[in-house]
Amino acid sequence: MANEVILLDFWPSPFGMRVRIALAEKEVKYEYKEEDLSNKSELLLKMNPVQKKIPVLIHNDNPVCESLNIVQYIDEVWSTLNPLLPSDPYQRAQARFWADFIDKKTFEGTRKIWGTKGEEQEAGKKEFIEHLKVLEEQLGDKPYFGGDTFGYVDVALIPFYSWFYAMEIDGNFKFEESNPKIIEWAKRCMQRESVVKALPDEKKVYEFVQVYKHLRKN
Ligand code: GS8
Repeated sequence: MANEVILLDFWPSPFGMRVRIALAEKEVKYEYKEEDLSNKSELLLKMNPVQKKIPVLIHNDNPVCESLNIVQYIDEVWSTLNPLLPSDPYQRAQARFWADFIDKKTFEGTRKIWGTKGEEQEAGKKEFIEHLKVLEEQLGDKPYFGGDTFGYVDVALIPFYSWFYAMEIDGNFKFEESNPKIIEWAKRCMQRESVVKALPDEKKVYEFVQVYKHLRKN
C-alpha cells in the first residue's frame, strides 16, 4: 500500500513538534503543510472537524488527531525502526502516565509564565518549576525517561524546551538554576537529529510570543 503522509502543523506548536520528531525517528517521508490558525484551511476543518486544531496527521486520507495519540499511531504503524513506547505493558502504562502528566501540567504552565505578570507570574513560575522537579525525580540517573533509549516521554516533553528561553526572559529566571537535570537531559535530546530538526530556534519562539501577547491584548 502506498504511504501518503501529510502533516498539518504550525511551526511554534510543541504539539506539532512531537509529531515531527516521531516521524523523523521513523524516517517517514511526509508533506508538511503550515496552517494559518487565524484562517484555517478547508483541509484542517475537514480533517479535524471536532477540535479544528493542529497537529493532524493524514495517513492515506485518514486523519489522526491529538499529538500523543498521533505519536502512538506512528509508533504502531512504523514499528520496526526506533520503537518509542516500551513493549512491556507495565512500562507502557507508566510511559503513558508521564506523557499525560506532561500534557496536563506543562503547556498550561508555560502560559502561566509568558502570559502573566507580577504575583500571578511568580505563582506560575513556582508551579512550573515544581512540576519539572517531579519530572527530574522520575528521570533519576537515566539518560532518557524510558531508560537508555530516547522514547515516548522524551518526545512528549522535549518540544517545550524551545519555549524555555521565552519563559526565562519573560519570567526573569533561569531553568539552569532551578532545574539543572532537565536542562542536562534536554541538551542530550538536542543531540538527536530528529529533535534538533523539529525544534525551532528559541529566539524565533521568543519573538513569536511577543507578537502573540500583543495580539491577545488588542
Ligand atoms: C493540543 C493541540 C493544540 O492546542 C494536542 O494535539 O496534543 N491537545 C492537543 N493546537 C493549537 C496550536 S498549539 O497551541 C491549535 O491548533 N489551536 C487552534 C485553535 O484553538 O483554534
